[in-house]
Amino acid sequence: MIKHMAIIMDGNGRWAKKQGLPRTYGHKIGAERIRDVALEANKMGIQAITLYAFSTENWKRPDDEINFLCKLPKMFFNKYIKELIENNIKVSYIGELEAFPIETQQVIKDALSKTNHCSGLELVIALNYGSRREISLAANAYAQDVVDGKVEISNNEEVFSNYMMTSHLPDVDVMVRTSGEQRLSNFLLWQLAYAEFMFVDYAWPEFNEEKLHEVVYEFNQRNRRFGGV
Ligand code: V0D
Repeated sequence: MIKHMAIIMDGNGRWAKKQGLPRTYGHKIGAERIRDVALEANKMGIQAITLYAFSTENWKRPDDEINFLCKLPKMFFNKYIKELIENNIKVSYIGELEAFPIETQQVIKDALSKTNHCSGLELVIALNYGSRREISLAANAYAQDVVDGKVEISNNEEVFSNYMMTSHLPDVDVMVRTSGEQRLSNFLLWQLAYAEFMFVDYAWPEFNEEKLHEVVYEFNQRNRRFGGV
């Protein structure tokens, strides 16, 4: 059983370019795929999906692309928030929101509060997220709590993991990266310690319900082989 799936949604811009369309078109279709995958994963009883939407590196992209990306959360929620609530899907995020325009931050916080009561799938969006940054923030926060006398100093992994942005989530079971690159790109280094890795050739806009079932099937195959011996 998959409790937590993580996906690097790569290849949106390249997929659009290949069809003679602007990169931003790929991002727009990519956002629609998030909706499809969230609904299906929820039906399948998956507890959480963490999606890499925007890395700390993505700020290096051209201004007009950044501007478009910052509007995506609003487009996404205007279109889908009602359906997410109806399906009991909870939205959350990891990363540092402060770097986004105030309006973008507002839209995301609003979606969080509107779905806070939902107990189905948790749809975690990684926004301005970087894993090394997450780990150093956690180390800093732990050190501060020690200085303040709130916790005892220790090298206990369980205690440390409480300071990570995913402290409320189980370890990742399976990590999928679309579009052919076989790298982690600073995504969930701590949480992926025991995960199955799947690198697929198609781009994120080509991901759909069927592809999700393929990933789950492959995960179960690998687990069976592992469990059998
Ligand atoms: C672009 C493919 C949904 C990956 C998906 C700001 C890259 C589409 C959101 C979203 C992005 C964000 C917050 C939220 C709900 C949805 C999103 C970004 C990029 C970066 F609460 N799609 N999406 N955010 N892309």
